[in-house]
Amino acid sequence: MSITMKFLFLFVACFVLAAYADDVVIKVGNLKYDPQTVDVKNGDTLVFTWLSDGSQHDVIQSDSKGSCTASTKLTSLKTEIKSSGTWNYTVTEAANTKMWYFCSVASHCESGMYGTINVVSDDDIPSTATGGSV
Ligand SMILES: [Cu+2]
Repeated sequence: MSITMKFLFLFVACFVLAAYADDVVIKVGNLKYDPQTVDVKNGDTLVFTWLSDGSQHDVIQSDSKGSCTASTKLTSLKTEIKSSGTWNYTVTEAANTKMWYFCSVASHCESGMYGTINVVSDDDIPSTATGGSV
C-alpha cells in the first residue's frame, strides 16, 4: 500500500468511526421520559437530561416494560435521585437487546414515567440522534 493509500484509508476509517457513535438525548421531567422509546446502537451515548421541573427524578433499570420494580440484575443503568443536570449512559449492550427503566420517586412510574431502550444493529436505523456525532 502506498503512503497516499494509507492516509486515505485512515481518513475513511476515522470518518466511519465518528459517524458510528451518536448522542441520544432523553429529557427527564414532567412525569415522563421524552422520547419514551429510543432505538440506539452499541456505542451510542444516552444523555439523560433533567428538565429542572421542580421535582426530583432518577433512572432505575427494571426487568420489563412499564415495570416499577428495580431490576434484580446488577446494572449500571441507575442514577441518584436529582433535580437537574445530565447523566450519560454509554450503550455497551449488543444488538437485539431491550432495556427498560423507570423513575422510583413517589408514584412517578405509576403515572407513566418509564421508558424503553431498544438496542438495534447498525443496519436497522440510520440514527435517532438529536445531538451531534461524537
Ligand atoms: Cu420522577
